[in-house]
Amino acid sequence: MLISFEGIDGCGKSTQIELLKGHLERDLGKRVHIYREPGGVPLAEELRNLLLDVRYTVDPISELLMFSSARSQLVQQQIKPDLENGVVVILDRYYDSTTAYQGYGRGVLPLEDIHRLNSWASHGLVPDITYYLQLSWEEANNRMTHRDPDRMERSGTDFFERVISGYNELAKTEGRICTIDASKSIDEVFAVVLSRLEDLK
Ligand code: Z5A
Repeated sequence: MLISFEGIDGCGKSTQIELLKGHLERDLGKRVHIYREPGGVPLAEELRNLLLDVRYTVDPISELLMFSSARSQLVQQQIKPDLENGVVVILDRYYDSTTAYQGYGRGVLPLEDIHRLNSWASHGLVPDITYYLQLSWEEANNRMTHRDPDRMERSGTDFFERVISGYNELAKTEGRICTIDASKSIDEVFAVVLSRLEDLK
């Protein structure tokens, strides 16, 4: 099973992913691997460092291709073999991030082109379920005050508002996306995550 989590920075993805991993391992006896995007394998982690480094000005098409390259490597090197071995894979971001950030946020290419590239870079691997943790930019920002913003996080309020609209549009059209109000407490959000997982069985 392939599960992805999406939403803007600080929406609570990592928190929910850890809770879900614990539940799947402890209560259901599953083997679970978590990967973050971009990242998860050495080549993709190198690309992540470059992508988030504030010293670089990255051309939007270069940015799109670097996120996609990182994904392709992760899918081929880890995700496909894991799934073949019966491991549950949980992704902290997947290609919906590219649609939201590079497609809607940067407006770098027409959406049909972004979707085509996403399909190549993911080698056609579609999540069984995607949890979209929906949160306003203001609330997310309040949760993230403790750290220095990376290159992507310095993209400005208008950019993040476009990213949020992008996620909202995607959630309307993609049946696999489960939207959750991420302003609720950690426990309330997790209860919805679990109930939607039950529906999948
Ligand atoms: N990016 C892209 O542009 N294109 C792509 O294709 C891909 C990515 C794949 C990677 O970010 C950046 O790359 C990201 C998108 C872009 N950039 N931006 N901007 P990252 O991996 O470094 O980080 P992130 O995924 O954006 O966010 P994060 O920092 O990992 O946050 P999170 O996992 O969503 O949240 P969290 O760590 O679970 O929670 C944040 C805080 O809130 C923490 O203190 C929690 O205790 C607290 N929290 C969590 N849940 C709650 C609730 N329910 N209530 C109150 N407080 C909570």
